[in-house]
Amino acid sequence: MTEQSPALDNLLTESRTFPPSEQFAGQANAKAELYATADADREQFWAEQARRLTWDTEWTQVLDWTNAPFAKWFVGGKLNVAYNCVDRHVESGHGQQVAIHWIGEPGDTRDITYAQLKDEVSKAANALTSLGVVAGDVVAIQLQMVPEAIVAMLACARIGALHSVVFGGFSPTALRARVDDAAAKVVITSDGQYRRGKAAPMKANVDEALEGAQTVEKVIVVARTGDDLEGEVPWTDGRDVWWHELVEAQPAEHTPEAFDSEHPLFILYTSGTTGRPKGILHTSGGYLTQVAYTHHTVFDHKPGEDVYWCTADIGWITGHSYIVYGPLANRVTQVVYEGTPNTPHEGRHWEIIQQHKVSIYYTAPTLIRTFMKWGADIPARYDLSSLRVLGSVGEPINPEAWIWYRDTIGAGKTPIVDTWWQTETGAIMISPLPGVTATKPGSAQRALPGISAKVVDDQGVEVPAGGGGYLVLDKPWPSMLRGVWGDDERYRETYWSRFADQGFYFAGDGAKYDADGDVWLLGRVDDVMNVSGHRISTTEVESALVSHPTVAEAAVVGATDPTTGQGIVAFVILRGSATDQGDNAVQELRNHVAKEIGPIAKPRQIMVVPELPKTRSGKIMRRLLRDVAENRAIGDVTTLADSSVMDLISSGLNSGK
Ligand code: 6R9
Repeated sequence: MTEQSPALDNLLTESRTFPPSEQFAGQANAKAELYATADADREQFWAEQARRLTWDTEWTQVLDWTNAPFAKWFVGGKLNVAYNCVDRHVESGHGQQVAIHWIGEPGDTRDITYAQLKDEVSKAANALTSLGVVAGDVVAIQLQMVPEAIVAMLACARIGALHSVVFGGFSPTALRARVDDAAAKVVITSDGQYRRGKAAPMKANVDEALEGAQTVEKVIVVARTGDDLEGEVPWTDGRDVWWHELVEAQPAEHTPEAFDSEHPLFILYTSGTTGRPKGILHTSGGYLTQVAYTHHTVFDHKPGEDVYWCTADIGWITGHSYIVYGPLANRVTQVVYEGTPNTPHEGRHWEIIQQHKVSIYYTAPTLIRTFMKWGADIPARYDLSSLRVLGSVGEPINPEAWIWYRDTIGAGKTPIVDTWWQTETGAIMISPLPGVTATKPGSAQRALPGISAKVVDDQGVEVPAGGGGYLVLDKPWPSMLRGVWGDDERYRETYWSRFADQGFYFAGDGAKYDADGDVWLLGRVDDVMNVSGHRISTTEVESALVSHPTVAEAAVVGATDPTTGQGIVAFVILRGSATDQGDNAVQELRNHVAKEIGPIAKPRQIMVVPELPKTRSGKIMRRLLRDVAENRAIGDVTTLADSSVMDLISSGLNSGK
């Protein structure tokens, strides 16, 4: 690897390890022997994990990898995913257990028991059926963190329809691209959403997205903001229907049908190296097996005792796997919070933890760094003694944030699980096991029992201890993606061509082994940025920029950012005819990107430059632009077609032009 992530310097400064306490180890779900058991017979190990679930028909074969890279897990098995997440807990006598402590941003709350969840999901399943949705159809969901989002996902699963959840912050253009790509038949959304104390329209954006859309027959609208929203909710008669009118009228009885283990469960779009997002496809039996297993083992979850809170949004894979499927399959009691962490005050998360006695808390490094910025005195005002496991996901966690998390939030004693995984892997792949692993700040450490990961060089040869290279997964796993929606070639090309000879899955992340052979993740090695744990491709933002009439050319890089991990920095060449080259032009471009993709893709900084640094073959040298963006001395320019370009760029910027 020539370009090392800037995180590396930071990673090397903290060398303490934190072994589990005897008390924790004694009660832990995870046992050290699991690694050896799984290694001895992987398929047998996964078959045992699959028995966490309730199957209508048992599988006849654990893994069929004959058509690699297209896997089949638990071949011949049949199950209903929603039954596993809801009904079976009611049948086993836990109908009165709270599944979801829901907290709205304005302070309204709803506690939903498993018995109530079963009724809600059944009614929603009947509702979708009444609209003509059948197994195999796609339902797009753009909803904020309201209970209906979870109910809608489970209702789809219950009838074998695929959901495609689109993050609430995505623009109409982004929603439309996803609706079209998957040929969604129904869209579920809300009238509006609360954001920092204000009601913002949601349905109006969906309407804009769906203008002229060919496949969408019905739009179901959850009433959330009601009268708080200014103006009328735009309505198309015959197409639009209120959730409460449609769903409440349905019977609460619904018989779940058993689907094949490989029946598609959902599509979730994620950024790749090109501008077009990929629809990552996940299926039923293997996915549910691995999310349930990892939720149990990595978070040490004890049903009926723990109160769990994953702060992700259901628009991301973490929300799918660790709010909806894994936790509910394991009969969790969990907090779901609608709002932002500083509404109405910066102690909101700690207040919620204190009130609900949250014992397992799973969040992202970007938020931890934000909490650090707000100050340790804020969490200090709350009783956080219920916490016993803390988790991190989304990007490498710098040791400083790790230590702060453990000391300030975890009273210096909770195990921290730094979990590495991806939309594509479906579930956690690399993580310490609480009660087993002596943790190291900044390292995700070791592939879970049953999972195999390696760090390899350019040739695909495993690097020795101390060496760095690319992270690969060298053996199939149950929750692996089954493809890219509608594009088998892109699936092979993106993930399986880089190390085709070895048959490795290429994750797109750089990594290194330390002297003990533990894995440290070093950030993406491709053109994917990681902003607050959200994947955004440089190409996607570049395309948005050049779609603006004033922009001739654009290059985008992810620059290290103390809070968000990376920040988006764009370099643009404006067209000769663009009269305004100043602040207004830049502001307009930032807003344009927000409109094209969504506010999360808004560049932190846009620099107007006269030229872009290119190689002789015309490739933009982002490495040099990153040097500029991070205020570093500019690196080697010898491969530039015109080596004076960097001087031109720097002098232009220094003179404030
Ligand atoms: C779950 C999720 C995946 C990318 C992944 C990597 C980064 C996630 C990480 C991590 C270091 C961790 N990533 N967890 N890097 N340490 N614990 O985030 O999925 O949105 O698809 O992003 O995020 O770069 O390749 P997704």
